[in-house]
Amino acid sequence: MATAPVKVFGPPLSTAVSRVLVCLLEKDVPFQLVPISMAKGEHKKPDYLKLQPFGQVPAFQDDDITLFESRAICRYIAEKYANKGTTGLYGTNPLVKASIDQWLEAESQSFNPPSSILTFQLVFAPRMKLKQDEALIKQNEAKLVKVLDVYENRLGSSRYLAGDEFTMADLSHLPNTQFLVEKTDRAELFTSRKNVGRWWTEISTRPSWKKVVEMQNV
Ligand SMILES: N[C@@H](CCC(=O)N[C@@H](CS)C(=O)NCC(=O)O)C(=O)O
Repeated sequence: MATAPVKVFGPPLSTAVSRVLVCLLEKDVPFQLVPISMAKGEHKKPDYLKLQPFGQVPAFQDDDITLFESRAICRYIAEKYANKGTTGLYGTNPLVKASIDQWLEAESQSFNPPSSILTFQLVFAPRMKLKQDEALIKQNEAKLVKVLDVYENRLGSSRYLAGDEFTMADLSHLPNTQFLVEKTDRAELFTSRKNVGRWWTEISTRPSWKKVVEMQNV
């Protein structure tokens, strides 16, 4: 009997949703996207809160398992479908896994805070007709510069963040970087750095990510 595809709840334009979508595409796992209108506040409705108690997107369902937190969902997908699609996405031995986890943590703890604030301030605030906070932008741009200096150094001696292969650590950087490079005037933060620029070109031109960007643009 054919199994039902996994379900992802939320719009592809959300950075956290797009992280899960690119992971599913890398792993060649069929999925159903369930639209949740954030404009209509559907992510705060009681039925949705049963799936995601913090009222955020994405939520994820595989059979009777429901998950939230995009990076945890990605880890689950990579482990459950270890032999499908890009098999090295979450490593095949403990040492490689630890290196991937290390850079995934760097993404969530060091890269994401300033880059998600910049994405919101520079991309979404103008679309939502909200006033931009110049001091916050300046402060977070300075934080991001420091993080990218570390990345520049790392990517000078390693093709990808966790080693020679594209992994979840690289994948997790796609959503915010896409907005900053393509939708703001801050692309040079990435492209002017030789190694970060080379890395960004490599990871952002993968078919999986190009497909997610297509889904964001419909
Ligand atoms: N750490 C969460 C973050 C989820 C998140 O912040 N989602 C945003 C959209 S990208 C959201 O739902 N915002 C609406 C809200 O917080 O009310 C994850 O990675 O899943």
